[in-house]
Amino acid sequence: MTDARSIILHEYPTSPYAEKIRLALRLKNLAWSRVEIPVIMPKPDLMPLTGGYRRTPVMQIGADIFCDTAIILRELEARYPMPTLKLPGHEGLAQMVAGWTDGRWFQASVAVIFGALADHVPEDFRKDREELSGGQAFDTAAMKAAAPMMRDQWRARLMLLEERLQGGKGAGSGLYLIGTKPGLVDVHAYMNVWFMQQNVPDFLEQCFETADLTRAWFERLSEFEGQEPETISSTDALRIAKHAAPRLVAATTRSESQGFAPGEMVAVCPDDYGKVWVEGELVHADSQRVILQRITEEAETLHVHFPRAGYLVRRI
Ligand SMILES: N[C@@H](CCC(=O)N[C@@H](CS)C(=O)NCC(=O)O)C(=O)O
Repeated sequence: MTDARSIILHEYPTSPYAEKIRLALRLKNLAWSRVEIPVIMPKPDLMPLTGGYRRTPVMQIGADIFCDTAIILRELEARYPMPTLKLPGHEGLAQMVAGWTDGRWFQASVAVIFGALADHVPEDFRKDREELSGGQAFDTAAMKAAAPMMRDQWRARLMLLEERLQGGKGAGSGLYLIGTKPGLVDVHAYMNVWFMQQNVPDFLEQCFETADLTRAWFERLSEFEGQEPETISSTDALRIAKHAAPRLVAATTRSESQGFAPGEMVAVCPDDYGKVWVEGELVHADSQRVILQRITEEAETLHVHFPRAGYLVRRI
């Protein structure tokens, strides 16, 4: 039964970022519930929880809301350390790798995939993604034209995984990107490969022809079954948040270069796309996390957590 202690993932099946978290949950064999959220705006039952943050996925545990996969993974590791994905060698490096998988490599995935699907992309999806990117054209015709070059880009990045696995094999492993167990670096690297497999599998197959170790790595990761999630409604999720209290956290800000103090009103916004400022009372800030307290009609008191890297914070 889903309750205040349960992990609730607000997601949709085709989201590659959600797949990162689903993979982490499978690797850690955690029980979880899911709310299926719309692929495009509006997301009326998600907004009261996040305060306006619109991207996918969002994790909820009771009245704590986690926006962005970086903070979701950090929280999962903190609350459920066994089995750990933060294996020796993965610390810090994992988020550096995420900068690459979520940045240039993801852009290449979008270009290849939407170039291939160009003629079938619904108009409302195109408009939504233009709004998400701050008005930049979601030009599938241009993506289609650039697809051959972008496929080269995509494969060049995949082959870096092959190089890493070859290096590991030379050192006696080569099963995962670092060592013999799957960890956070693998979780980040898996995302674009999964996204391609779901959408342009022929191209992935072609890439795999010269990437045996990467193919085996991907299959190995895909074999983890984990637990089947329970699907709950968005209104149930709101009710769970309303009847829970945020986890107690010391109100602290230390060595903040902007001099923030707990209790101040601040706003937080992604620095890349989906730029919506979420406002709230600052509860906690450190180099990797910022927590805002928000009081809403629908869910009462919430703590909304964001990563620090990639999220701007300002006083209001
Ligand atoms: N940095 C974010 C990026 C998340 C992201 O861009 N997700 C895509 C879906 S895979 C998205 O939000 N698309 C728009 C939407 O779902 O409304 C994270 O790591 O969670």
